[in-house]
Amino acid sequence: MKDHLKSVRAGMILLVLSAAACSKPAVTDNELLPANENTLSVTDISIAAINGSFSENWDSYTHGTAYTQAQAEADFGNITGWNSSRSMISNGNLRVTLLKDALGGASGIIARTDISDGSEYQVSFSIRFHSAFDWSRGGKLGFGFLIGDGNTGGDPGWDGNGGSMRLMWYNNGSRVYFHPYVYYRDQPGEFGDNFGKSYPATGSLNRGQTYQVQMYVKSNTGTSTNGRAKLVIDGVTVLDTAIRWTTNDSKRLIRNLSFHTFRGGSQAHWQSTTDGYIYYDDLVVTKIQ
Ligand SMILES: [Ca+2]
Ligand SMILES: [Ca+2]
Repeated sequence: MKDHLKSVRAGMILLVLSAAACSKPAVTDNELLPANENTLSVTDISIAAINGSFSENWDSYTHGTAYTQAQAEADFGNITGWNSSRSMISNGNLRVTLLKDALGGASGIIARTDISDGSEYQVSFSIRFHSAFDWSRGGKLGFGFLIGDGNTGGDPGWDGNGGSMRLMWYNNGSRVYFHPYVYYRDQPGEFGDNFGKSYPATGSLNRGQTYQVQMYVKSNTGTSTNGRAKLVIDGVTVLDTAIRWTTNDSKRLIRNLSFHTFRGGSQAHWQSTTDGYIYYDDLVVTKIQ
């Protein structure tokens, strides 16, 4: 798969090089062009593919090295927001650092990958918290999907133009668990809906344990509640519900794969006084349609 992607990428670079030889580049997507076309040279060219289905297991990278923007682009395609200083390859895993005394994007990584727009997608990956991870109150983690305008961060999907499905870990004071975190047209509150679901259903998550996460998202059509949101962790169906993501058909498709790993919440009790590490592996993204 990766070899195929790299050959596609090489092909695209050749295309752009040929286009650059002409007076006007043939590429019409402005995001693919450098700000000043006159300075176009081989080193300026950054072409990132927009993929549907792809996978990554980080096994080909050197232990202890940062995972760079260029590597992320080669593996994911058109990814923005990557932060290589908070990433490291660790024994064939992608390790993300959550900085102490920080929240949101300042504490971790908020990246998104432009994927081929589709109405039905699935993603699976594994997650492991470092053996000394401080749970604090919680945060966002893992891969997820952005539908239409991709509403997140206290921007409810009530306008009917977008939604999102992500994963959180949360410490309610007596136990720590994963829950779904979903923005959609009919969400009951300003912030993401967890549908009252948690994994594990009782007891707490364990540091050092690997969890297998699978998410499935299907767009709805028109004003119908005929979309779907499904979350499965370690083979247990945590959430499986009909859903109305949007009421605007021009915003109904799944447009981006999110990778949001950070602490918060906005209040100080979401912070930690220590750096924390979360490990990811075995990412598989599948465009179903
Ligand atoms: Ca691996
Ligand atoms: Ca897209």
